[in-house]
Amino acid sequence: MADIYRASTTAPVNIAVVKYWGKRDAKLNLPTNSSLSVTLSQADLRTLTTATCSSSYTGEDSLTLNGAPSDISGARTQACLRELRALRVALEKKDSSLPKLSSMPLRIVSENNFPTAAGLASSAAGFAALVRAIADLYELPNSPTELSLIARQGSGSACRSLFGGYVAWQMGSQADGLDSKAVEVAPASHWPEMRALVLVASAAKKGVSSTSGMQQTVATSDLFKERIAHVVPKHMKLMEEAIAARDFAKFAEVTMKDSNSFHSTCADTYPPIYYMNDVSRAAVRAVEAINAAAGKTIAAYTFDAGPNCVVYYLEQDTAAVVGTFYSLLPSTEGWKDQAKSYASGAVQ
Ligand code: 2P0
Repeated sequence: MADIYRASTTAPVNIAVVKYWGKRDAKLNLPTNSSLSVTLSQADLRTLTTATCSSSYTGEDSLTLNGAPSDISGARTQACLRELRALRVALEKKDSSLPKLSSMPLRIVSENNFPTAAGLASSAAGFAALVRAIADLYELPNSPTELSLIARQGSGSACRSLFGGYVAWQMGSQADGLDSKAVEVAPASHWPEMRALVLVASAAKKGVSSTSGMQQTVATSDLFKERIAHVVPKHMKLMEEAIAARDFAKFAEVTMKDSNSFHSTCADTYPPIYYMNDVSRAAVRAVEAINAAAGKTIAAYTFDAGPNCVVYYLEQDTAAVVGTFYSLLPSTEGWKDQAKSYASGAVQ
């Protein structure tokens, strides 16, 4: 009987506090600006991926996603598979005693432990887990930062899910993208009190995909030019300082301002893109009311390419933030049942 080689891994969801929005090279997924995210705990939210290969397998590489066959013929997935195989080929050339895994078809099985209805983007955790699982299967010696160069080509935000805790995606400047990579800013243990409350305004699939939305913004928004030239570099610096000093008020202000800046460039896109809705705006007002009642900033909202709200806060403020949020939100909006709190997390 032929051998079956196997590796399993998990990768976490990340939520950006300085947003990635815009590509300078769509083929290599090179961004117009750096970004920074907080990884959520894998106990709550993660993609689990198992990669196997065998000389007994026939046919093409395949992917089963949440129990259903998934198309992997797209250029992004193919780029990830091609680069990982090339690294394995190099190992096999160096050591001829290694099994020739690179010439065997891959079977990849992947599942999320969070419902699609959580309204969270799954591509980041998905591509990060895919790359890690195959790298483990191929016993590649590459570091998470090196693997982030590959995951980035699957989905930009995926490069940040190779690490736990606080993670920066450095935009880089090279045309080949070899310096556009993720690095750890701080491990989750540096600021373990961080919590994220996820408020689901709508679980529906978004109207404008991130990939096409950001290209429209790059092509048409004048405000976007200001964002990438001045706003994001300033936010990256302030955010790294806030994390290093565990200064929540500063972390919160930059998080909210960067979300506002990102959504303003969306509104400045022609034709305009609106991801936030009335329910999202009610959440902004609720966070403002919570901070006003506390007399200091204890909660920070942020919105991605959709109407759902993520509120960052510290564990000691759970009652004031989560409790008040429930009492402020109109019960008719349907938020209460879907609000859930997650810890920031580490990658094992
Ligand atoms: C982010 N977003 O930094 C930002 C904030 C959405 C808003 O990364 O085209 O799915 O696959 O590189 O990574 C969503 O963009 O886009 C995203 P692609 P991706 O998290």
